[in-house]
Amino acid sequence: MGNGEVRIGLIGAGRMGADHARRIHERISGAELVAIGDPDPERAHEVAASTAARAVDNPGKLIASPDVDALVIASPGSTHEPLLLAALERGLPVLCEKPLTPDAESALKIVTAEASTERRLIQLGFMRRYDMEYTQLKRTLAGQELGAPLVLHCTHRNPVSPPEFTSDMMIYDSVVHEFDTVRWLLESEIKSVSVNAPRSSTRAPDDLVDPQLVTIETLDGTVAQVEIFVNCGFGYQVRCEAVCEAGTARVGDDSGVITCRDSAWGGSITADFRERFHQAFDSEFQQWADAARRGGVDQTAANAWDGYAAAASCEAGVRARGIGTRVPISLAERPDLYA
Ligand code: ISE
Repeated sequence: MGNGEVRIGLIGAGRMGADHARRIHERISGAELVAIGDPDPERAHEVAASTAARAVDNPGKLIASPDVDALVIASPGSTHEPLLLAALERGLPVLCEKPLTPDAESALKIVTAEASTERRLIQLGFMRRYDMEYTQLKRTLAGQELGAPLVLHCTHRNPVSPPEFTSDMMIYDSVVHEFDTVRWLLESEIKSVSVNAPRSSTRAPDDLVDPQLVTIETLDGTVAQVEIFVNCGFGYQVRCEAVCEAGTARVGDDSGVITCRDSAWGGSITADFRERFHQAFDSEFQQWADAARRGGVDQTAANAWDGYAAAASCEAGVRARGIGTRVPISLAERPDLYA
């Protein structure tokens, strides 16, 4: 480690990678961004130029670099498997953006490979676990002051979907967050997933089933209902209301400044997930960098097992939408490393 700082290599210079590069460079203490790798050299150079890092065109070379102590992976999910295996091989602490890998089978391979090292080195970027409102909601539920949770009503809205977005991506790219949030909040595995859809919004592209309603049943008997709507038009909105035996608790109401004028009152809604979860991303990166300086990852973060469980739920969700019925989930045996 140079000057006691953890030296970070970042793979992926797209929208999320560029945001993380800026974050590490400007706001994370005890960490230095030393290298940025992307198959598109121009993009890597562009992002590197705004930091003190060098651009590398080969991710394998970046992982092998002796001056890289820890790795951030922000490239598409389809590229993660070999990168994670190479990082485990080198013993590098990793912060990997979701998904761990695109499917349950490859995700389980990562779990097995990490478990065989007997060390947790992979932290998965489910940033809601660091959001102040969500962590407060988790504490409220864990404190039992409202009694047992019975139902979760979750809303996940994006203003507009990117051009390449598909109805399946609404499950595995968007609802993947709720699969993790539900498991984390309730501390229970997911038992089954089913998907219903009302008529699609006329604002959605023709081939997109938007919105969709995803029903998640957990082993402890709670049911979560998720509305995923990726062309809502008005802003980025992520909410969760827990209905418990003795009351309810709700987060995500965008309770910033409320103005009153011209016979009306109101506030603003965040434009995208970088703005809405900006505090969560910063806390996530700071806690990961602190742990990486000690050679590990944040033990309270989502881990490879959580990534595998989320991948299994996404697979079930995509199938459930296709066949129109409830799809049960059965997970492999959990290695002791994740107990
Ligand atoms: C995106 O990849 C995210 O992770 C956002 O949080 C989510 O709201 C969006 O739907 C996804 O496409």
